[in-house]
Amino acid sequence: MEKRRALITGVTGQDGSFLAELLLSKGYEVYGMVRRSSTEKMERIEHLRSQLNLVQGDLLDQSSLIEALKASRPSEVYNLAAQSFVPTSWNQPVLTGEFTALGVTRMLEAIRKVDDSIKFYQASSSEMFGKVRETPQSEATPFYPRSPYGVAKAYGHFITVNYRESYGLFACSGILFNHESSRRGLEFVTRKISDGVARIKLGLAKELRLGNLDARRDWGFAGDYVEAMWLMLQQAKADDYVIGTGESHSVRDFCEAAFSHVGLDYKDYVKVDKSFMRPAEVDLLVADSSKARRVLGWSSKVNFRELVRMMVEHDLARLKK
Ligand code: NAP
Ligand code: F7E
Repeated sequence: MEKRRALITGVTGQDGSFLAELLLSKGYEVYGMVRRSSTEKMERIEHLRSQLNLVQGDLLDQSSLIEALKASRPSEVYNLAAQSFVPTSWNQPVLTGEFTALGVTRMLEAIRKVDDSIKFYQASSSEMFGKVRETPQSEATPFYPRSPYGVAKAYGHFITVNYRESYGLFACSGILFNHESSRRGLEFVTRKISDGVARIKLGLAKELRLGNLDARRDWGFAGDYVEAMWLMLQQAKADDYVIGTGESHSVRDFCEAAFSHVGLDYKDYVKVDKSFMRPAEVDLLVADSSKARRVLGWSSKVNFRELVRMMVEHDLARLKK
């Protein structure tokens, strides 16, 4: 039997690397789309390099997406590429819209032209709920995005739904709440904290400067979440799903857990720095993933304490080297 083929955009990112591992373990032939850069950013997929097929392409360039599809001939496309850092979206709102919003339409159009039987996964985000209209947030909760990133993701979500309804594409939107790992970028708050704790513990830093400690997020483990992406594309019918743990914790809770894991008190080291505050904040996110549990049989496996422990241990080991 011919191997199933998948194309992942954003394969060099946190989720791309976990998804590539998952699909390889399921016997897929995996293609990863990478954009040209003067320095390589392959750290997260270095261990998979010999098993992956890399194709060049950029969400800003329509013809490169068509060529990437022609070269990989996938049955499934996972669109994970985006400008994904919320603060940058205020500095680069137009570019964020180009990648994170219009990039989705470009890929959907490419699929329509090359092979409309390709199943499509769009990486949507809990940031679309923003100033939340209800708690917990489900597929039925209205969106109220609070950043140019959230606005762009709302566009990406609706264009995915629209192409499903207009052209009958098998297109799914996964509304994923925050998910983390030791592969998370160092600028995101969880990794900034685990890295900061490890530096302080090892005597490499004296303090950790953060913004809003009261923001609450529903944090899960990225390795669990890529399984949900795959499951969505294995269903008989394309649909949208909220994916999260159902638990929310504050940034302060994360600090408390991470510092206490190495026997320190966060209050002695964390300094609030206004420069990390956002022009508009998302105060509280917590997922209602009952549809995913019911239809996909998905649930998150790594709990909050375990996630914090994994991340801190990883950064301690990395920095000790
Ligand atoms: P990430 O680590 O920031 O990775 C983003 C990826 O997108 C990188 O591979 C990056 O490539 C690529 N990319 C950016 N602009 C591109 C362009 N113009 N053309 C092609 N590739 C481009 O993000 P992540 O945490 O893995 O998240 C994956 C996706 O899920 C993103 O769409 C994100 O917005 C969304 N999401 C994430 C979360 C979360 O908590 N992690 C939650 C909900 C939704 P380079 O290596 O070249 O920069
Ligand atoms: O911030 C607060 C900050 O940058 C979380 C992306 O993957 O998840 C991510 O977006 C919270 C915010 O993630 C600092 O104000 C305090 O309330 O880790 P973050 P995010 O903005 O929630 C969603 C679901 C995505 O889709 C995005 O792509 O932490 N916070 N102090 C801080 N945040 C940062 N980054 N740095 C601080 O010093």
